[in-house]
Amino acid sequence: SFRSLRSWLKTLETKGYLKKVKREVDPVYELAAVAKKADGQWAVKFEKVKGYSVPVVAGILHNRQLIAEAMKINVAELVTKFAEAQANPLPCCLIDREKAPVKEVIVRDNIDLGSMFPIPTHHEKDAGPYITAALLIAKDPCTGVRNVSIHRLQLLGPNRLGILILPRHLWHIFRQVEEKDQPLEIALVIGVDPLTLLASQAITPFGVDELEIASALHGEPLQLVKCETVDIEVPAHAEIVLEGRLLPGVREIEGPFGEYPKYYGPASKKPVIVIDAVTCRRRPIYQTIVAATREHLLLGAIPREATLFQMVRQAVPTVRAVHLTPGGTCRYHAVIAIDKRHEGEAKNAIFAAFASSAEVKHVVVVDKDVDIFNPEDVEWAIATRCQASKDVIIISQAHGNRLDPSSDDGLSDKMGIDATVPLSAPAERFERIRIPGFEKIRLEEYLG
Ligand code: FMN
Repeated sequence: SFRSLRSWLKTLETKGYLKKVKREVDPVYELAAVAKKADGQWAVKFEKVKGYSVPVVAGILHNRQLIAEAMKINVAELVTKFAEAQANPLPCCLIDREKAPVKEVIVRDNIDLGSMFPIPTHHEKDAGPYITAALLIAKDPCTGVRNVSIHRLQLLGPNRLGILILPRHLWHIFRQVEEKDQPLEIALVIGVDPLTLLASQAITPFGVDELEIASALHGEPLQLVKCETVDIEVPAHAEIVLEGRLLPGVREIEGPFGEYPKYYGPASKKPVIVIDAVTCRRRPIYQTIVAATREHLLLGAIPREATLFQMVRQAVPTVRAVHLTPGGTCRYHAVIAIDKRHEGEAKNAIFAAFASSAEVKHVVVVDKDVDIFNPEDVEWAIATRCQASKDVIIISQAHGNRLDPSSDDGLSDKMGIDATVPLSAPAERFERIRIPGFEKIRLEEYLG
């Protein structure tokens, strides 16, 4: 299995999914521009970043096929396999410091992140360089259970980072120690294997360690190693680890930052991290995730689809598949295919989808013959199987997502569209036209 970012990069290279950029690139805009152009097609390794000797990779999980290959399954199984791993976490194991590649270099003094690592600036109005692909590991102070999440981190000073923490698990953990006026020990892990990266995005009940989900995805215990200055364990085969503290009672201006819905998240006062130690490989590879690329969207989509699928299945047992579409930023638009057995089930699927996540805003339910990964097929179902006065439901002013600029600071309308064929309709009225033998035709045998 792919234990490290490096072994995954080798696999990508062998399969022709990795392009190497030998030409010098500027970490300000140029690197992100190239990565964005390659998005969805290739992972890119920038070997020469202006002013640095450390290379940068971007786009290591840029499509569903790649994610499925990392999990060694076929693409149709992605969502159920992820849900299975999430439901059956596997403990990690601890290895000695001497055996951990991420301990090859240890720096404890004069830490200057901006000169050590080529931290890029992505979008035009970003407040500066941002670390975007670091797994933040912290422990619940009551139970000692680890929590893992990714956060945008603005470089505010040589060893100082501003962080956006939305009100989820990390926020809860931080507030518990901040109320006692204590710092929260954290580790930021950059450059892990693709399955650990994906596991960091699992939507779990509070108290589940995402690294154990990573172990479950790997089918074997993930190897961890103890940090130097904080009581936290980190993936031993990572490229870079930054050890530090989230400071209590400190807020500094962070932002703006170009975000996944393709708008800027505004500047405001945010918590601050101070870094006390850096450990890394001798020749580390730095990883960046450019906001709103397929990679960014899919990392969020797969775990959300797993939760969505489970919720819908409770309401409609014959659900076939779910999709959070890229046009809907892989968060706001859900398309659900069901094998409808009872009239009205499409609406129950819509309720379940809204309940699965506050981010879900528009839901389309289609029959099992519609390819939910093909936007044209979904639109065709809406065009020909939906009558708005009875098939559309609108709920006003529910909890939505703050990063959706059309919401009223997170207060958002929801819409569900039932684009399924009525069970009572005569079958021939909705029979798709088809040409016998079409599937078997190989055009090259007919066209010279
Ligand atoms: N969540 C945040 O709260 N703030 C962020 O700045 C942030 N940036 C992200 C950047 C990337 C590239 C990705 C993939 C996700 C980001 N997320 C961010 C989402 C969280 O990492 C994710 O929701 C995670 O599951 C939250 O975990 P938790 O509930 O255990 O805290």
